[in-house]
Amino acid sequence: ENGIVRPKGINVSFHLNPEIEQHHFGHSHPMKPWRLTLSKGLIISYGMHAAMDTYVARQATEEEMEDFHTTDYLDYLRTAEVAIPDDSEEKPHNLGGSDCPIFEGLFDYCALYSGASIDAARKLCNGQSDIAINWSGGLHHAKKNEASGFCYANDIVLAILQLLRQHPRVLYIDIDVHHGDGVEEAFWSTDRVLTVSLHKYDPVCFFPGTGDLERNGPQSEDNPGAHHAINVPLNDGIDDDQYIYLFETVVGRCVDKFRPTAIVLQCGADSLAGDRLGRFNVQVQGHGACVSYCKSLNLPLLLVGGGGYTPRNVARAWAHETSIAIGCSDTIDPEIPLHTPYREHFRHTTLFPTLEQILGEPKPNKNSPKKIQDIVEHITEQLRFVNA
Ligand code: TV1
Ligand code: CA
Ligand code: ZN
Repeated sequence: ENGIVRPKGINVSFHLNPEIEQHHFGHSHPMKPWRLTLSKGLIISYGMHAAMDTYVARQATEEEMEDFHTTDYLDYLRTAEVAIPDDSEEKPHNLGGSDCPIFEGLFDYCALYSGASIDAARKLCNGQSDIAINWSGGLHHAKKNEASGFCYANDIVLAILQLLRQHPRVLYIDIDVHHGDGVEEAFWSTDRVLTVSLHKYDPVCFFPGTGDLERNGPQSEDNPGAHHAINVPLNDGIDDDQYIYLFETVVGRCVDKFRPTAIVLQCGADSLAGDRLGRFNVQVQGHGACVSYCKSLNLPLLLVGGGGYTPRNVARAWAHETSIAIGCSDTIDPEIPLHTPYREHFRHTTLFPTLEQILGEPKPNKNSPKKIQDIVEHITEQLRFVNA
């Protein structure tokens, strides 16, 4: 009736919890859990929920979170009092500054989005799902003992640790505009996880400042993780053509050499044009092409969210990517349904606004063809050291 058919053969599970959306980082903070409400509203108005198994996430237990995080940090996270952000003094575990404020229900928020990613990973392990989705996860900066860049618990690391119980090799790919430093660091010393991040790179003025092309894991004789970190540092204004070419070329070569048995794709939507914190000219189509490519590899696939600071575009991207997962992206109407909740927030009523509609005037593209070729060459060279 609306183009949604439940596909035979491929199972998609959708992990969410409306409680997550009730948390607030503070009035002017760019991270708005409300973007999840907008995304889910759009996904449901298309009827896509009918083609997935939906699970309301439970809280991860402290024991599960201790798979990665220290007890000391988790205790502090649980008991930290709500405070007015103040960047001037030393903060235990980097909590309570402006990036990572302490807010009402902080621990529950962390345990819920972590629980959703852990459960999603378990669905892939036991074969109940082929693709599992948690748009509230993807919080890639969190470290084992501290918060960083709007991220408190690293649900991606927790999910990959679940996958590693069954899977010999996991490929992690990160298309958030920021470097996936927390995940990279967590698996720095193992050859069972290959991490790939595409990001805006500027060590001086773009967070977190790491992720240069040469950063490929500690290169010592006795470290199996050497060469198992791949970084794709980019400049402002990259467009769909360049981004898709890089993604498919780099990820294709990683898959050929590393032969992953499962894939985790962090779909941070701040790499989209017009993002409040981002710098790229990637469109909903280009962002979605990364999901299509991963799906085409026919491996268990975990899709998580991440950044995304212009909520209407986050919702467009994650709804489109949900449709790719379930296989109805070619049949749904690109015109946003009339009954979509908060439809007035979309301004343009298409899933695929043009760059001109998003930005007025596109950002100049600072990525030369030579830069793109140099990246591909360096990474191809790095991958000579990676074997399944
Ligand atoms: C409160 C109110 C906090 C307004 C933070 C942008 C704000 C930012 C705010 C902001 C902001 C950052 C830094 C500087 C490190 C700091 C979810 C020395 C208008 C995955 C995290 C970016 C991205 C952190 C997270 C960054 C993710 N940028 N307004 N803060 N200090 N922090 O630069 O990868 O998307 O910007
Ligand atoms: Ca990234
Ligand atoms: Zn980001």
